[in-house]
Amino acid sequence: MRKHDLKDEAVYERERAEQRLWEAARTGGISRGRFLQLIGASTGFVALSTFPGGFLAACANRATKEETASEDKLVKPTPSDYFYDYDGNLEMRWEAMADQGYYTPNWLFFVRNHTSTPRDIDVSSWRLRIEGSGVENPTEFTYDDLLGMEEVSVTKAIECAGNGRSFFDLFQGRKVGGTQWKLGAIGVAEWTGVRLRELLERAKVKPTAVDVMPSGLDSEVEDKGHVRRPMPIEKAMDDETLLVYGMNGEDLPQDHGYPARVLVPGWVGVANIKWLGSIEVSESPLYSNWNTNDYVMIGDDYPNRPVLTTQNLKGAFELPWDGQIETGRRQLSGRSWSGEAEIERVEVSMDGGSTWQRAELSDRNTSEAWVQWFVDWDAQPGRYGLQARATDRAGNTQPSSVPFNEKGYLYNSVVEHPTTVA
Ligand SMILES: Nc1nc2c(c(=O)[nH]1)N[C@H]1C(S)=C(S)[C@@H](COP(=O)(O)O)O[C@H]1N2
Ligand SMILES: [Mo]
Repeated sequence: MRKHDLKDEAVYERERAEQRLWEAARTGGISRGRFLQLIGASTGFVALSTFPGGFLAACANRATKEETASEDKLVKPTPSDYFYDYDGNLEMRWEAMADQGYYTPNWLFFVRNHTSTPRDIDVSSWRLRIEGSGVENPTEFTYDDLLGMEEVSVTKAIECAGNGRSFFDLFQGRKVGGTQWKLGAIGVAEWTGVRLRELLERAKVKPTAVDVMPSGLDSEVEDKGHVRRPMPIEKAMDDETLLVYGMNGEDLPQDHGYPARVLVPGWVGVANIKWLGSIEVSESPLYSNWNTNDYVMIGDDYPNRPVLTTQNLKGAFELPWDGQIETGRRQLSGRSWSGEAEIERVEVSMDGGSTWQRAELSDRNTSEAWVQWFVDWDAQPGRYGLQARATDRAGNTQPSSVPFNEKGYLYNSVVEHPTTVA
């Protein structure tokens, strides 16, 4: 994952692309410093050829506006054509995925920061410590140590547990606090790194170890400490639980956890700790704010306050929220996903649930990631609440309502996507 090698033709092409863009930006009156900031060049090399023209134009427009609070919390550009910005938590607009392939590009991937993106991590002095009562041989790894180990890549989603939270209010009339996401707090990437199991084995994990808790280097949250959350040893030792340093073929971007994060497939977003500093392995159960106070289900239907683990089944149309489309025959697209299994089928209704038609699923259908689907529609003028209902291969089907929980997690009901045809 080494960059800046001009002998590499792909790198050369990207350098040239950056120069062309810089010319365009300069003509548009943007300073060099601001330009580099917009393209996220502070981590080093950025594959500019992967940015669509519209995105860069949207960035340029934003550069002339007032600086917003989100710029203190994160590094990457947040043009409003592509994101909803909730005070530095960035939600992807679903219509932007319609032009994409299977993966969410790094520039479009949602960002959820409990704190803010650290900008001062120096990879040459960075260390990952594995420690605690559950290992015989506490061990420190350098970045180069990680790069020297067997490289593994997996295709998986990361989705915030609160994705869909705003719909508790909109569709069920009970507002909850927290980021008012619609459905864009999810993305799918190819993640590259090493198996967490391999690191634990090098630290001589004991057979008596029960919990593993990665901890972030972002600033401490008042009274709660560093963002951290335990998982059971079984999940930590799974083949696909990784420590990742690469995302879609690039170094992990700053906002997504540079230099390294954990990837815990299928689990709630918060399990995927960014800006990793240490991992505690313990012979007794571990607790933090993020598995006791937050990320537990609280409400009348949850007397035992279950701790969140896997993400559930959801889906979204690749359309603007409450947007307008032209009358006539067209194909609509969307994606559905589950933290448990591949998608078995998706049914779509344009008439408020009276009739349902099967959507056609794309070939690429990965468990703990998503599948894209298509449906033909002869759109006639009017106002619609478009519905898509998925069933996964674990036998789950999206319900028509969700039991309430106070923190607004796991809203997986079939959504009525408001759309006007004119
Ligand atoms: N260190 C650290 N890790 C973190 C967080 C954080 O604030 N700090 N946020 C978590 C939450 S709640 C989510 S949903 C995901 C979001 O990952 P992304 O920002 O790369 O999309 O990161 C998780 N890992
Ligand atoms: Mo999250």
